[in-house]
Amino acid sequence: MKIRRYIGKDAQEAILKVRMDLGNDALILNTRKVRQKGFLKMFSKPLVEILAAVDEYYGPTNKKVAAKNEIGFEKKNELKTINGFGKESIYKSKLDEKEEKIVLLENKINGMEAVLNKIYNQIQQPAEKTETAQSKEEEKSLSGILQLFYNNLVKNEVETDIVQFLIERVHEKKKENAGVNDTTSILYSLISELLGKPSTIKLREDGKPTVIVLVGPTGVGKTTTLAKIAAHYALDHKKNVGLITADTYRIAAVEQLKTYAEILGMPLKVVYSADEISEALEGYKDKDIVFIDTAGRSYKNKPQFEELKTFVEASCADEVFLVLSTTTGMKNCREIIENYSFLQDYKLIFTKLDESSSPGVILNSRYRTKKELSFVTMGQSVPDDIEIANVDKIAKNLLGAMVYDRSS
Ligand SMILES: Nc1nc2c(ncn2[C@@H]2O[C@H](COP(=O)(O)OP(=O)(O)OP(=O)(O)O)[C@@H](O)[C@H]2O)c(=O)[nH]1
Ligand SMILES: [Mg+2]
Repeated sequence: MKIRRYIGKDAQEAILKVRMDLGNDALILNTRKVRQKGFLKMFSKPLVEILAAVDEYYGPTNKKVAAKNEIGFEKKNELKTINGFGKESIYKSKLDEKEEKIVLLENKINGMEAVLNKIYNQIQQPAEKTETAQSKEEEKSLSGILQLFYNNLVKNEVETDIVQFLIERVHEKKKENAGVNDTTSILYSLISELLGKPSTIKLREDGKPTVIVLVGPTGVGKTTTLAKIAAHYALDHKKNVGLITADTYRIAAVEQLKTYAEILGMPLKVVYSADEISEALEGYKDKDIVFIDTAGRSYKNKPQFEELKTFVEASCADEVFLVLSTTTGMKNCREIIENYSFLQDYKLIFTKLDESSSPGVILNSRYRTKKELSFVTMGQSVPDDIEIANVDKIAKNLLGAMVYDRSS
């Protein structure tokens, strides 16, 4: 990863500069207001400075080269000359060195500012002083760019023990005098590794229908997501799809799936108890895939989980998907995961990325459960607002300071 600084008269101008230079994939690491130098300028409006990173071989100026490389026409070690970097490599590395030093100095200043703020807060609230003592100690031992990433990960709701785990691994992996770019690359790779390779639906090959069950807390988007996936398999893969709903708790729930079933031209069966599932499945013997929707379970209502467990067992599902919303807070999400630990094996679906500003819940859940990521959804539109989890995008969002609307 390459890290660069951009200055604009406001955030919009600075972001525009980042995008023009590094492209839309640029990762915003930090933004801050900076005073202009010089006596008279001290009184003028502060400028906005953005620290941004991008993968070494990407950006608008070298997109063509990257594309060629993907289909194997160019070798990676030829890239620098093609981009014109080769000619200026000596000046560039000196510039990079200077930039790294500036970044380190700035982060030291930021670190000092944070320590001063903490001292100030301690004076203000003496009673709260012991609770976060350990994490303060941990933070103090961090420096430069790692401090910045620590802050960004915590801001993005990654749980502190996971952040700590990542930072320790970076310390183990990085060489003693590793620069900012190396450190960023190591952390980025570690997060990508933790997120793992997503896996979707493995279709049966014995001619029997593949049975899929979606479970999860109330209102996270199970039914909508089920409709999106079912539509995808029916329309794009020409699969013969059948739907079952076991959600008979809400009158509107059956109607909701019925509407989707009618639009998509798929049959829907309603089951009222676990005993009825095998009969419903028997009627779908000719299908390639059967999707089963379940009622949302409040993670606080433990007795309901027994019933859900019986349903899942009776379905003999080939794949179970636990649907979680990225708008769920860190603590609630941990409780939800604990409550669903009765499931032997499952994959994770994350919804409502469009509404969330803290994607940490994805990393937390993946880290705690060790279950594979599958789909993510980012809107209410059926069937469009769904994709296979893009680990690269998630890792960048986790490391970045979420300072602008990603959809802009
Ligand atoms: N913004 C946004 N809204 C979504 C997304 N997915 C689903 N929704 C909305 O979330 C609300 C609940 O969706 P449902 O699919 O009914 O959720 P559910 O988990 O089936 O709910 P219950 O069956 O009541 O537990 C609806 O208004 C959906 O349109 C998403 O990715 N982004
Ligand atoms: Mg539902």
